[in-house]
Amino acid sequence: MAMMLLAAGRSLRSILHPRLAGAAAAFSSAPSAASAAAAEAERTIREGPRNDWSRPEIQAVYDSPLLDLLFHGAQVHRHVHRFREVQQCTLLSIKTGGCSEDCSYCPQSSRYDTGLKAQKLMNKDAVLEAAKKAKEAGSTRFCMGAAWRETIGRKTNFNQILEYVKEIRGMGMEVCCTLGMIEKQQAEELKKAGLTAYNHNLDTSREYYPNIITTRSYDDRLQTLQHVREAGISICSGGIIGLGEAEEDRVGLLHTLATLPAHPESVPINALVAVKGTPLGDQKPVEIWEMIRMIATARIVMPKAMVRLSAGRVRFSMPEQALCFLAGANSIFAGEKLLTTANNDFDADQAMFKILGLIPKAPSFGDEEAPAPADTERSEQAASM
Ligand code: SAM
Ligand code: DTB
Ligand code: SF4
Repeated sequence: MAMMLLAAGRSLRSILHPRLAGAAAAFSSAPSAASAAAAEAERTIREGPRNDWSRPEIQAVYDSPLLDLLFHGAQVHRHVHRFREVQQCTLLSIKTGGCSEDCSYCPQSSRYDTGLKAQKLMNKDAVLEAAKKAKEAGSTRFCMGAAWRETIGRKTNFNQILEYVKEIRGMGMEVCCTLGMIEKQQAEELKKAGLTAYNHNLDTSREYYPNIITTRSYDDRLQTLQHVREAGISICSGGIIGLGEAEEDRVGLLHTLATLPAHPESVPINALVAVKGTPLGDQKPVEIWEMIRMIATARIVMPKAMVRLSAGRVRFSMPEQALCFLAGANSIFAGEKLLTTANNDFDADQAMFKILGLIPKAPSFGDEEAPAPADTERSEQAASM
């Protein structure tokens, strides 16, 4: 067969104008080897998630030609998820600023002058009011953030937060917290209170991490993730791109996440929001192509995770965000504020969902196993697109 095609190519060239013959030659010698993105996506679809990725394997997926990577991210996404569904999460900073840590990207560190006023823990009424509003606006997950290194030694505040978790879970929403490092016992108490997920990002690769944070280690972060996992709470862990890291560091981050004993249920991909006054205040903005590469690679190597198009989304146009959803993102932060910085306009997000045919994802409480989309559902979705 190959010989016949080769012969056909040769005889075609012999009767064509030289310029067309050149084009035909280029066509017949087009690279035929499948990219790593294609090969790994097909393997993922055939064999399911794996935790034994080598770093070069993930690097090869990441380095695949961009449109091929995007296409195969989309392929895995459609195979594993209901591709029209996008989870909407609302963030609330329940304890803002004055943080002891030196995370170079963070406007909430007390070491940098960003003009942010430190505040005490928000009271119950204000938090529940914000959760109610988020629910009414269509969010199904409410995530409370505190500018703390850790929760140890904050018994009163921690008990108050347990109360908030119980109440918000009682409102029928998924609840997430990001409170810094936690101990095993605190993770268990959060679980008992009804916490769905705990967010604790690795931020970047192990090698690049000391350039960004010196006040706690990569292993400290992994330890918190282990406490969360052992307590039976979903893990939300990802990172930030645009910190000045090399592409190898982005791959390093994904490699650490994809080789955890179980993949995180959520992987937020943040593009640095460069805040004046922080050491990274003058970083150049992340380009959409970098975001797509990161999202599609995450989708292929951690197929079941919710991949969240997180901070930095405000800078991307609707068509740019559409490419991110196509590549495999299926979660966003909704609402006009992240923790302390601006997020996308609510009406603009509503319009985007309508135009792109996206539908909000219903909450899931983990007691029921999320079914993989049946073929019929996938084709129904395809038909209605
Ligand atoms: N203090 C807790 C901690 O560090 O785990 C919780 C809050 S902290 C603000 C949560 C995450 O937000 C960080 O790990 C980081 O990934 C992300 N983040 C903070 N500032 C950011 C920025 N300027 N741009 C993008 N992501 C940012
Ligand atoms: C995550 O990965 N991104 C969110 C959430 N988890 C807590 C935080 C983004 C913060 C962006 C800067 C700010 O608004 O302060
Ligand atoms: Fe503090 Fe978290 Fe900001 Fe680091 S990222 S300075 S720990 S609030």
